[in-house]
Amino acid sequence: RAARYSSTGTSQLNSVTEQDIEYFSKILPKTSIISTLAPISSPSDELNSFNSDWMGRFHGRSTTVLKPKTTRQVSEILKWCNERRIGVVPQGGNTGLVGGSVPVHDEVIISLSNMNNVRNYDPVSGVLVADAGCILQSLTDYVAPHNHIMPIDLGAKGSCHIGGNVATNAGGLRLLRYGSLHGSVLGLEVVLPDGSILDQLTTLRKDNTGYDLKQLFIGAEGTLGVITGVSILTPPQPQASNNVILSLPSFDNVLPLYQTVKRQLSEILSAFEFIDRTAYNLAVKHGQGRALPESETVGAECFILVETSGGRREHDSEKLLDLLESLLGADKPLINSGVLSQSPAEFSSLWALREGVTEAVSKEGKAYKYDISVPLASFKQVVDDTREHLRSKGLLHDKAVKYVLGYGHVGDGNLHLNIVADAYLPEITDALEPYIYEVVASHRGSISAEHGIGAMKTHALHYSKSDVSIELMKKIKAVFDPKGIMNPGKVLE
Ligand code: FAD
Ligand code: 2HG
Ligand code: ZN
Repeated sequence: RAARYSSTGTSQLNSVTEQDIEYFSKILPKTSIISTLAPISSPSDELNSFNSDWMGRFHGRSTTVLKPKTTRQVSEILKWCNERRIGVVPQGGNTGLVGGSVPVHDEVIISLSNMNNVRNYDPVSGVLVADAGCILQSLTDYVAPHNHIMPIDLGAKGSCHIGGNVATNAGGLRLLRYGSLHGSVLGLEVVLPDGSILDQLTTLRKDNTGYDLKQLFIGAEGTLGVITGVSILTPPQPQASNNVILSLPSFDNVLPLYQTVKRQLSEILSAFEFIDRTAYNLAVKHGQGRALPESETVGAECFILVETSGGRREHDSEKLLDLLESLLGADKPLINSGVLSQSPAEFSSLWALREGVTEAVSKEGKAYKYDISVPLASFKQVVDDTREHLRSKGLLHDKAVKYVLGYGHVGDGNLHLNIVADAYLPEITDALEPYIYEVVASHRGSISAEHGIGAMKTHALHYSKSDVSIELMKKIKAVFDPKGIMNPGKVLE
């Protein structure tokens, strides 16, 4: 499948040579360079983890990883690579799910992992300015004593970097409440391919001085420059958070339930997340959170996790209990039952059943992941149709596809369709694509709601973007990166 991952740009790019390593050794200490080339010569297995993605699906052949500590070092590296036409892949926590963080060929990997300091924090405004390589969880821990939280939360929080979150415009579990990073990121520092430093690291809430350039880097997946600093608005820690998992007899109840929950919980609703029965079973099987009591799951076709975050515990609990009572007391109840967390440990355990599905799936087998925006009413149909489609191709059995499951962010209209197989096989890919992309296009949906295009979907961009849009994207790319060194083969073919 080499053609799928090749890019027009990469063919004109040069490989790293010993002369390049000599130059990098003048900028960085030797401990910040991993290379199989002289004069460094690290063992090649040190490179393996940087060359392979989280799913073990995408593999690059980079000979060299550079770990700068300062923006100035990033600038000097990029200036050199641009002059030498060497491809560059920025890498954060390497948790991306679309093959964007590993090279398609032998590009240099710039790992941001050594740029991990908080630069400034204002507990009054809640504005945090941090190096791009700070791990999301460490930032959450940093602002916690100031009674603030990060506006973003996701299952990969223990490894992903804030720079990677911005580069992918990651959505996650708090988007319903705090909106996307396009709103909460106030400023960025970015090193452009020619080495110049774009300092837009402002902390202003309001700044209407022409084009908002930083927005272009949010979701650009490292194709326009290397993000080195992020200024982000952190919201106050909610005084009270509760959650409940609701068991539904039928998927058809999800939409009316969402309407009811929104109406009754109004301002305290902070998450409304969906897992189908298969996703739930896999989460339980692989120890992600404690299984719900069996009596609560009998006859459940799917589950909804509802979270509330508000200002007063008694008020929020009362509202949540009222909701449960009215749901269960209805003539035709939309839910079979609800399991309410009673302690911080139970709160985390309920969340783990939803948040841990990705981890569970990776323990079960190899996952084909489609992260799509389609109308909420069609979530189940899309999952069921995909399963039947694979069955009709003779691929639904132990040696090929084991599970087809759906979960995701109902409030954001974002379905995670996962196909779990024994191994990545070309016949499965051929059965899934363009099938799924055509389904998405028929709904005028998006082929990537939150994970991005990476290397995986460059060939499919046209299912969600018009020719005019793609042409404009190419022109923008050419303005920032005329030599095509930045993350070649990603986003644009
Ligand atoms: P990487 O994987 O290292 O890189 C991702 C992309 O960003 C690559 O294209 C890379 O080149 C680019 N990049 C990274 N750092 C920089 C930088 N400093 N400058 C320029 N470009 C850069 N995603 C969601 O949206 N929502 C979720 O809920 C979610 N949950 C997840 C749960 C799990 C268990 C896992 C494994 C992944 C999940 N993801 C989710 C996907 C992934 O974690 C996010 O996309 C995350 O934001 C990637 O951050 P990272 O630091 O690991 O970036
Ligand atoms: C989630 O919402 C993440 O859990 C990951 O976006 C989804 O693994 C996936 O497909
Ligand atoms: Zn998600």
